[in-house]
Amino acid sequence: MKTSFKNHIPSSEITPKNVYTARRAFMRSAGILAGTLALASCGVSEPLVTAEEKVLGDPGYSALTDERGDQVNQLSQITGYNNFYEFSTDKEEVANLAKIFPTTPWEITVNGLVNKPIKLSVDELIKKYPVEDHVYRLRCVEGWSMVIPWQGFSLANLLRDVEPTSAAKFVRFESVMDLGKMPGLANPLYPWPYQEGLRMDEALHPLTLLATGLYGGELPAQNGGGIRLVVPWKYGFKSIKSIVRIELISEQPATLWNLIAPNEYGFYANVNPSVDHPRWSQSTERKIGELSRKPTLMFNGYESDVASLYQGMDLKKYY
Ligand SMILES: Nc1nc2c(c(=O)[nH]1)N[C@H]1C(S)=C(S)[C@@H](COP(=O)(O)O)O[C@H]1N2
Ligand SMILES: [Mo]
Repeated sequence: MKTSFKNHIPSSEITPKNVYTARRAFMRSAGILAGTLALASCGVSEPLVTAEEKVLGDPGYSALTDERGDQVNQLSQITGYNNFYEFSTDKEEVANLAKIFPTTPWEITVNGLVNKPIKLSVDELIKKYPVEDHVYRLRCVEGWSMVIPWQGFSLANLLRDVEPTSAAKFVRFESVMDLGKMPGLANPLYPWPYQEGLRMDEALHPLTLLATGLYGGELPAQNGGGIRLVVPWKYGFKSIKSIVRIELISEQPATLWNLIAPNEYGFYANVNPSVDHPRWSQSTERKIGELSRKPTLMFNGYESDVASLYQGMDLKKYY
């Protein structure tokens, strides 16, 4: 199997995933401060802990780079500049509003055209599917990007276990609607819930991740905790946050952004520098933290991994 997408993370620089998984489980059961002390004694870099004693991340991750050589963004950038309209349309306000949003325990239902529908907690998922590190570039359709070190597992693992029937052609994802804790849901301009979709082969691609953490810590609410999708070759809006339901279906599903503006946000939403947004160019992007813009790459730099999925398709028509 191809492993280039794992981004050559030097294992000396970060917490090995088995230690990470053990740490997470241990912190859940024994309390985070005790976990921190125990880990300090076995040589793992000490996690950053907030006032609420949530594990924010492992500073060792900040040295990582993506395949393009871009260093991962700072944790404060990744957790402080967010699109999450259920909270707010103001990217710098989301983190603050999300502080009271509970991400644990978190349950997810997988059903529809499958032989074995399931309902599982994120803790159960992490035990079932070993968590891996993936450094991915995230390219927002608005023209900015970040490089983010995720922890998660390939969605394909979960999909295979529910045994999709031969009628299943698409996967539909739905975000949580917590009216009491997500003030943005009161905004009537958006057809809630946030929903997204992938074609089956896209969903089964090994690059397609269900993320359960970032920077070696828990997945913050503002980044889509308890669990979110990450599809690195597509514009960021496909990477739906705080998922409560995954449904296998036969027809291409509606998506929130496509319902709002079908001419601006297509179902495929593959990053493509030669297909402009109707209101702006997509040929360049600004990495958060940098001043100058750089070229946007076809399929966000993952062309060799995913171009074959779209062979023979007119990417200007299926944008
Ligand atoms: N449920 C939900 N998921 C969402 C969004 C949202 O508003 N609601 N915004 C999307 C957009 S436009 C982007 S760019 C990414 C941002 O992810 P990040 O905040 O973790 O960088 O989340 C995507 N997933
Ligand atoms: Mo976005």
